[in-house]
Amino acid sequence: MQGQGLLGLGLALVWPGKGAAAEPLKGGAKPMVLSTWDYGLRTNEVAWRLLSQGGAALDAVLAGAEFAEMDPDNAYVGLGGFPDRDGIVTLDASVMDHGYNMGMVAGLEQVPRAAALARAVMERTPHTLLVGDGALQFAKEQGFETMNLLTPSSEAAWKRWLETSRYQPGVNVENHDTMGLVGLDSQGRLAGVCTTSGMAYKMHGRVGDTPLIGSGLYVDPEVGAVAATGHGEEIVRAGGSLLVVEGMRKGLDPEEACRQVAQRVLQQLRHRGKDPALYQACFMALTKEGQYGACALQPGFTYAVQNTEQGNRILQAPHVWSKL
Ligand code: SD4
Repeated sequence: MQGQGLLGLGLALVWPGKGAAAEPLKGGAKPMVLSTWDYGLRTNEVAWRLLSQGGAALDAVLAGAEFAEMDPDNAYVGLGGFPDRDGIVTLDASVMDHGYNMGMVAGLEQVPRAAALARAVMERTPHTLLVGDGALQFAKEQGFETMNLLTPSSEAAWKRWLETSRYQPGVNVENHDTMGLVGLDSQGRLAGVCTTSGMAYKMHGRVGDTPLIGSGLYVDPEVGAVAATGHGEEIVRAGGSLLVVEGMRKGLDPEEACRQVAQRVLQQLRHRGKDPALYQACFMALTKEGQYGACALQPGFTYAVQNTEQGNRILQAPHVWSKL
C-alpha cells in the first residue's frame, strides 16, 4: 500500500522516487513532526495544522494518531485494524511528553482512540499502563466511544488467513503502518505517540513494542524523541527506542543512533540463529534541536518529515542488512 492515496491531498509533497536520503538539519528547525511510513504524510498534515499555529507537540501528535485510528481503511491502527487469530481487534498505544509523563494501553478492545486513551491514563490516573478489560472499563468511565473495530474488509482478510492459519509475519507488507509520531513544537517541547493494532493474526493477548515506553516510544526532553515500528518482539528484545535515545545522549546523530540499534537487532537475530530476511525493525528519531534521522534492519522503511523549510515529504530510511 505504499504510495497509495497520496494524490489529491493538497500536500506540498516532494516525492523523490523511492525516497531521498535524510538530510539532517543542523538545528533550530522548529516546529517539526515525523511520522512512520508513507501514511505519515497524512498524519503529519493533521499534526502540522496545530504545530504551525503554535500548538503543543503533544496535542499535535495525538491529533495525527487519532486521524489514523479513525480511518477504517488503515488496517494497522484503530478502527479497521487487522484482528488477532480469534478475530478480535486489540489495540496498543503509548504516549509520552516533555515532562517524562507517560501513558500506555494494551490489549484494548472496542475503543478506536487508543492513543487518546493512553493520554488519559497519563493525565487522569496514578498509573502508567492499563491493559485489557481494565483499559476498556477506564475508557467507558471516561466517556470514550466504543464500537465494533472489525470492518468487513479486515474480517474478510482474517477469514482468508484462517484457511491456512500460518503465522509468518511479512516484512514491510501486511504488518506495516503502525503509526509513530514524534514532534517538536515552537516552544521546543517534544512529544511522541505510537499506536497500532499489532501484528495481524497474533495470539490473543499478545502485546508488542508499541505500548511499551522504552521499546516502541521514548521521549527525553534533554535529548530527543524516538518511535519504532516493525516486529515488536525484536524491538523489545533490543531495548528499542530508549537505546536510540541513549545513543543520541552520547553524541551520536539521530541516524547513527538508529543505525546502531538496528545493528543490535541484527546481531541478536544472528545470535539466535534467525533469518534476518523474516524480520523488520525500524527506528525514527528527532532531537530537541530539530535534527532527525532513521534506520531500519532492512530496506523498505519510509517515514514522513514536515517542517516549514522542507514541507511534507517522504524519506527512505537506510538499512543495515539486505537480502541482495
Ligand atoms: C507490533 N510493532 O505490534 C508493531 C507492529 C508494527 O507496523 O510496527 N507494524 O509488533
